[in-house]
Parts: sequence; C-alpha cells; structure tokens
Amino acid sequence: MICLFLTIISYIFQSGWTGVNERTFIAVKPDGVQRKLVGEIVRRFEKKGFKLVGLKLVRASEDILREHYWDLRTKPFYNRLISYMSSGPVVAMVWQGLEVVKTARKMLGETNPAESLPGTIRGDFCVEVGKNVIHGSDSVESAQREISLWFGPKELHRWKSSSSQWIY
Ligand code: RTP
Ligand code: MG
Repeated sequence: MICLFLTIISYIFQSGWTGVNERTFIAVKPDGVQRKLVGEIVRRFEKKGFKLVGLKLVRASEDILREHYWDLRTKPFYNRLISYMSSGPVVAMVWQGLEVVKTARKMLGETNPAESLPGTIRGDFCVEVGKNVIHGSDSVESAQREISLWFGPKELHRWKSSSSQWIY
C-alpha cells in the first residue's frame, strides 16, 4: 500500500527529475560507515561532477528497510540483508546530474564485489556480497521511490552550483 502511494507520488514529480535534474539515492551502508569510507565515497561523487542535494546520517528503521528492499522480500538472503542494514547508521544521500542513476551504478560496480572492476567503489573497498558498502538506485523510477521513502521534501536542497557551467 505504502509502495503504491510512493509510486504515485514519485510519478507526479517525475517530470522535474529528468536531464540535468535527474536524481539518485545513494546510501553508504553500515559497514561503509564503520570502515570510514564516507569521505572517500562523497569525494568520488563530487569530483565526478554530480551535485549533492540531500545528506544525513540515519539509523534506518526496520519498516523503512523492508519497504526499501520490498522487491527482494522472497530472496533467501532477505532477513540477513535487513539485519545487516539495521546494524548501524547509514549515510543517506541524494545526488543530482545528467544520467546520474546509470553513472552511479557504474561507479558502484557490480553487486558482488568479486565481479566489480578495480576503480569502482565495490571493486576497490570490499570483498563480499553481504557487505558491499554502498547502495545505489537501479533505475530512475526506483530512485524516485527511494528518495521519497528516505527524505522529506524539506531535506532536499535547491542550490546553484558555481561549477555547473564548467560541467554542462
Ligand atoms: P543495492 O540495492 O544495495 O544497491 O545492491 P544491488 O542493486 O547491486 O543488488 P540487489 O540485487 O538490489 O541486492 C541488494 C543487496 O542485497 C545484498 N545481497 N546479498 N547472495 C547474497 O547473499 C546477496 N545478494 C544480494 C547485497 O548487499 C546487495 O547490495
Ligand atoms: Mg538494488
């Protein structure tokens, strides 16, 4: 029910989130926070040229996590995943820019770190699929749903980036 509501809301706001205004939801998972990877991950997204529009350190409730990973609810690793994601704070972020959803997934690497190329975040900083340090939305639609789930409208900031004219 909540999922349907969020999908409708995100569909309504969809038109504003395209082109250079496309947004994705990125989260440094509890192992990434514990391993002090927050700065490195933020640095990579900043240096790439994407714009940070939301960021917070949050201990996710089980309700949010179950909603977030709703599509995986029948997978054998689902309960382990929920318990891993609730084992400590995560750094939730929204990044904006042209093709940010697709590009962020490339920056993350494959789900399994062993299949992730060096140079990607998972390829450089982790070894096991169950502790793969970072989440990234897998489509524009998922991004809209996840951003609405994790952030309130007042937590997303509109600001003019002085470097955008050198990026676009
Ligand atoms: P994410 O949603 O976290 O960005 O990861 P993803 O799209 O690359 O992969 P997805 O299929 O959505 O899986 C979500 C997370 O579940 C854990 N996982 N464990 N075989 C396993 O034990 C297994 N498979 C997936 C990973 O933490 C994965 O990122
Ligand atoms: Mg996923």
